[in-house]
Order: sequence, then structure tokens, then C-alpha cells
Amino acid sequence: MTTDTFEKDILKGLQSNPKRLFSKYFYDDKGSAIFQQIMHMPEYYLPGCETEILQHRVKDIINKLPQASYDVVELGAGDGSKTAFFLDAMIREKKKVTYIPLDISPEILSVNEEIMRQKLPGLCVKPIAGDYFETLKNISSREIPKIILFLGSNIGNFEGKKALDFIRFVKSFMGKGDYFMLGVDLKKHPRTILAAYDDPAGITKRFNINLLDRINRELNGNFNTADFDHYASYDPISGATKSYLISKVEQKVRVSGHTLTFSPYEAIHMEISQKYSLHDLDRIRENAGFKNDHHFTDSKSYFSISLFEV
Ligand code: AVJ
Repeated sequence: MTTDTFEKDILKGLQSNPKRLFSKYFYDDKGSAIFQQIMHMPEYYLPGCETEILQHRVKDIINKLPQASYDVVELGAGDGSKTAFFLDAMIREKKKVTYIPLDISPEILSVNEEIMRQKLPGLCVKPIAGDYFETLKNISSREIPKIILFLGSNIGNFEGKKALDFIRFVKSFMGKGDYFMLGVDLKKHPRTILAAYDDPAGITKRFNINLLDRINRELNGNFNTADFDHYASYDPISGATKSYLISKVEQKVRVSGHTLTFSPYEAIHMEISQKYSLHDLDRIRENAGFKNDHHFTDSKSYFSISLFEV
């Protein structure tokens, strides 16, 4: 990503009304480290639930996959440590697998390769670094049937109809007999969801504030981060979890030569983490034009790994 689009997106967002920043910019080195802490918070139930499904329901998932060999393409693969459970089970079930992790960060892809070398020696790994809007083009030409993985409830960061647009976009690279395997956080008690995004230790607050620090560092900004507080909300009807930074005072902030004004208690919308019901997912599957779906949930039905067949 060039500083160019970062700067444009940030300025455009902060000059909009209401003000908006984008969570895809959370993940610089510091932000990625804070996200690792979030993944270990007791309130942040998502990784535990997804791991439980990958450990205990993986044979049921694989039973739905009829072919003997698959390319397993993972969008935003990260270090792939959770995916290793799935790949390991595929190999034990005698599937011939090539693992193709896609990620924006070449560094995390070399960590991914190393983890696979240790956990699954002999697995064929073909990482592709870059934005998956670009890199997906490279995989559509291969002849072998595909399973495209998009885990970790990353789909939740797409707002409203953009989730469906994205799923349709992914489907345009798929053919008959391919599968889309989606990790999705489900609607549940609002308090459970809110606690995951409003932890008392303030780690989620630091995760959000880090983007202001990043703007200060990279775009010559002068945010006084102490003048902002974090606020999270969950709407049980729409399923939208939203994070905001609230300006506690009236203030002016400079960002790459521009002056931005904040009224007292003006909010910057930072992130959406959309929650779905299984019924919502069925509708999305249908609207995206997949043939059928299967949902595999954890014992508390907090999270689903959903399999959509082309
Ligand atoms: C990585 C997008 C799945 O929305 O739950 C965690 C990011 N934000 N806490 C999510 C996040 C606040 C996370 N995703």
C-alpha cells in the first residue's frame, strides 16, 4: 500500500460528516501486535470458538468435500496457525492439498510458511503476497478444484451490502464444485458481543487509538490521543457492532497540512464488526448465487464456519 492512498483515505474520512476512519489501517506493526493481545483477551471469544470448530467439527466439514484433491486458498491468511488444523485433517483424510495463503504482508507469509514446514512437513505451500483484490486473479486459472477460506470473521469488517458484493467478487474467481469456507461471528446475547469490543483493560481502546498515533507518525499529525475516548455499540437488530473514537473536547488537529476541527463529543466511526444469524447467512448465500450451504458451529453456537458450494 502506498502512503498516497493512506493519506487520501484518512483525509477524506476526517473531512467527511460524520467523520470516518477505516479499520484496514489498524494493522501496522504496532496495531498487529495489539490485535494479538485482543485475540488473547478473555472477553474476545471469537478465536476460541473458531478453533473449537476447526478441531472438533473438521471431519464433518471434510465429509462435505467430494474431490480427492484441492487447492486451499486462504484470503488474509496471516500466520495460518488455525488453518493448520484444517490442512492437517485434510491430509489425514487422504486429500491431496496445495495450500495457497494470500496476505498483504510478505513478512507474515514467511512466518506462515515456517509454521507449515514445522507442523505439516511435506505440505505444498505457495504463498502469494499482495492485496487479495489483485492476487485472486492468479488462482482462478488453476485446474484443480478450490476451497477458498476467509476465516476469523474478517467478513464482519464489510459494511452493509459490501459484504455481499465482496462474496460475489470472490465467487467470480470460482467454478462449479469449488467451495467458499467462511468463518462468521453469529448474533448472540448483546452483552456478550459488546464485552468483546469494550474490554475493561482498554486493549480495544489502544487498538483504535493506535490509528491516531499512526497518523501522527506517518502523516505528520498532531492528535493529542488523551483527548479521545473509545466507545463501542451493538445493535441487536442489524447485528452491527461499531467502534468510535469520541473527541472529549472542542479541538483542532493538523494532519499533513490540513486543519480538522472537532466539536465536543464529535465521533469518528472507526470500525464495523457485523454479526450474522444463520438465517442471514442463508440469504447471503442465495443472493450470491451459491448452490447450497452447510453451517458448522461451536458448542455455544457463538460462531459458524459456513461452507458455500458453487
Ligand atoms: C479481525 C475484523 C475479525 O472485528 O472482531 C477486534 C477486529 N476489532 N476487536 C473483529 C477487531 C476490535 C476483528 N476482525
